[in-house]
Amino acid sequence: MTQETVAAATDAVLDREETISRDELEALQLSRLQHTVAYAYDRVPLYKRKFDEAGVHPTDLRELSDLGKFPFTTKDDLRLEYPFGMFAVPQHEVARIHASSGTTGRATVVGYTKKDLADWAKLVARSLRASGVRPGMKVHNAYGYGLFTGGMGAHAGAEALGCTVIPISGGQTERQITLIQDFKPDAILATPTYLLTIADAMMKQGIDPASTSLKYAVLGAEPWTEEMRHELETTMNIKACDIYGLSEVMGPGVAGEAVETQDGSHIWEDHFRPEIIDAFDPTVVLGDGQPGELVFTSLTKEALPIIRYRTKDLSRLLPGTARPAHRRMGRITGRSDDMIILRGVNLFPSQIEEIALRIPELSPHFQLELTRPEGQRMDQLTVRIERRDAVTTEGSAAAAKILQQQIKIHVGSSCSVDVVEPGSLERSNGKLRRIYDMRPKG
Ligand code: DLL
Repeated sequence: MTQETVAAATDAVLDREETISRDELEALQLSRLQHTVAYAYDRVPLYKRKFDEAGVHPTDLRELSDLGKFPFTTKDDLRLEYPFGMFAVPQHEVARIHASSGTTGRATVVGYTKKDLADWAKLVARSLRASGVRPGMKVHNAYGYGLFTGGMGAHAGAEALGCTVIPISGGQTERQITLIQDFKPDAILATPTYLLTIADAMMKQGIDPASTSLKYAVLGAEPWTEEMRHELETTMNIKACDIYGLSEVMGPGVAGEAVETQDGSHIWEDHFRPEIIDAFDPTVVLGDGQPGELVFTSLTKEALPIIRYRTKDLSRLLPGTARPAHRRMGRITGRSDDMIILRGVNLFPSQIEEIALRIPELSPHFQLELTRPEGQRMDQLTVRIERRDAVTTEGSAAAAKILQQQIKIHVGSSCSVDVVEPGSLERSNGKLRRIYDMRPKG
């Protein structure tokens, strides 16, 4: 897309950085990157130690490709430096703290200066605007508020854009439905599976989810597929776009999708430099288009500069379209630590979502259970999935067989499929847990 068609495709006034040329953007990235590595080295002992051990110095960063010489940062580094060891500013300059839930180990703690909060709000506003949200619209924010970055991050962004924010947070689904009907919001911000929960609960109450005032949904915080987009768009009569981010790098708004193209989120490269590496051999930096693990370096952050953070998210970098200078990320197929290895075959929950949603008898509500039956060395995968409402017992049995065959063909794994009653599986309140690993530990 040329800059003229960008302007024609959107009635919004864009940030200057959204419309600059790739050359101009890369020049900006280089100067910001040089500043960031020097700033991190001078202010955060962990970075000084790691750079010294790797034999690199901030002055070695002369061009963008030199970034590959610098060491990675991982979640373990943040855990080791718990709680504030990675902060680059004195505590009184930290305006806000967020943290991960810590369900899989020590929580990771992140901090923001006033300027970081302003930049974050600006990038969330930019992402929401790209996804169709406009100043003056009413925005129902169903991301969880609290230490999770979703609620407050989305809130500040919607406010910065000039919207009227309804800070409902996640959960209390009945109340969400009442407020959607009474306040008549234009847009909803939620995880895709929580929006599904809301739509499902509306249908149970006899409300047609397509009849609400909602026109836009900006969905993220967990992997979702094109099939799920289709499901949500058709049942709710909305345009659904992706928003991506992670707390260690900022929170929501690291990347956002344009409603006019709906072809993956544009990474806001004036604030983050992305790379793709081979998840199994991180010394290999891959070229654009190649699938691998996303790595981010912050370019403007003050409280928590982050150098080459390994996200574990599997994706690829694609050329910019609606925002030509900013590369897009392909849909996240999964996280490397969410990958199920079943008898040598790699499998992600999103692959099951993709296949199941193409079978009309099956709903998007499913769980994956991994077991190792006693005395056996082989793992067993059971896909437990709800049938759609009007489907008969025979219809369910036939659909189970098709799903099993399709998984075998497209993924290469044998599994059993259990089609269950509508409403019998746990519903999402935010990030949905898909995998239930019941295998003996150790
Ligand atoms: O989930 C930030 C966020 C909030 C993003 C609201 C979008 C909307 P964390 O809790 O740190 O932060 O989890 C980050 O969630 O590494 C991905 O694995 C996953 N994730 C986030 N957005 C997407 C997305 C927030 N659009 C982790 N598609 C990331 C797929 C996503 N996965």
